[in-house]
Amino acid sequence: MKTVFSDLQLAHAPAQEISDGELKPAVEIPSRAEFVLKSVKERGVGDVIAPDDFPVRPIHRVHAPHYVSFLESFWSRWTDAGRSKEAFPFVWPIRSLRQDVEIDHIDGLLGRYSMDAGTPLGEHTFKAARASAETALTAAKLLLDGESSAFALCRPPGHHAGFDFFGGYCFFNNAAVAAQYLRDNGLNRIAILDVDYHHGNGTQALFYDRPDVLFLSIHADPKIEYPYFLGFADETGEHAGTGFTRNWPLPLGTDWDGYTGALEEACRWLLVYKPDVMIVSLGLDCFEEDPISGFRFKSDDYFLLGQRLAKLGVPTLFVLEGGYAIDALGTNCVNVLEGYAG
Ligand code: 6XA
Ligand code: ZN
Repeated sequence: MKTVFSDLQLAHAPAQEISDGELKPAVEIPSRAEFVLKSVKERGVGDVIAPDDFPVRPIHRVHAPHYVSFLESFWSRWTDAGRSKEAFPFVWPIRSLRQDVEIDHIDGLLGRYSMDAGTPLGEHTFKAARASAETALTAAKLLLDGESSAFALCRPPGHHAGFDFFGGYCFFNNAAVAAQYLRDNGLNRIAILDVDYHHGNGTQALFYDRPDVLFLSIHADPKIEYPYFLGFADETGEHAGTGFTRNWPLPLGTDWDGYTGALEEACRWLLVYKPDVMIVSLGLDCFEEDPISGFRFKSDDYFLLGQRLAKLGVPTLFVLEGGYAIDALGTNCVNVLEGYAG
């Protein structure tokens, strides 16, 4: 299986994040990708290739052009406002505030285009996020060219990012951009299986009213875990997309045995849907040692996950999402890929 990776993704290097009422060392950091890349090479997963350059159009197929421009111009607006360190939003146009005004100040724009204060932006965030999306696009192209699987070693991750907002360390929704690209290049049915510990709210929202992209997500119960406001079992799609979203929220402490019931149900949906390509939003934060998560996967369980997905017999694009137990991240990730490859 080929891996797609770009060094440009390392340029987004946040120092700190807001969590637990403090500024703490950021967890979504470049070494995540470096550890995964190291394991991919050491364990001989396959060739590692650089992404192709793409025009902005495939990103605009998923994200509002004004949102893309906001990210692109962010750093110059931030420094024009006299700031030099990384940025965090702190005010949002929620209930009772106006959504319809055009804001001029970068502080207002940060709130307009975000869902949380936990996602630092810096000088190179746009460059890295765009490279991450192009990594997913290049891996999608490998499938169009006849490969039966590919691994997009994406960073920053993507599944929380929506049509016009960032959050949860995500800026462009890499899996969604890949799914739309596959649709725009002749494939009819795409399934996205999100196995990150957190619900992929951005991906769900992007395809919620569409039957051509099935979204299945197994994750920690949003009643007690980020992103809190989406990812419940009664969200099953709307309009033409009714029945094409499924969520399995699971309790804290879930281990592999507690997970497999939901996974089997998701696999049944996949078999019925018969996608041309399955995209796996591959978060590795269900791992027992993950510093921000509460499931109890062991490293060997990731083999089993890969094996189970291979049994579906569907061309598969793996897109890296979260996972912060840095030392084990490469092992866990490659366990999935090896389990899949057999
Ligand atoms: C709150 C937690 C963000 C979750 C990021 C993640 N700062 N999403 O791993 O999948
Ligand atoms: Zn996650």
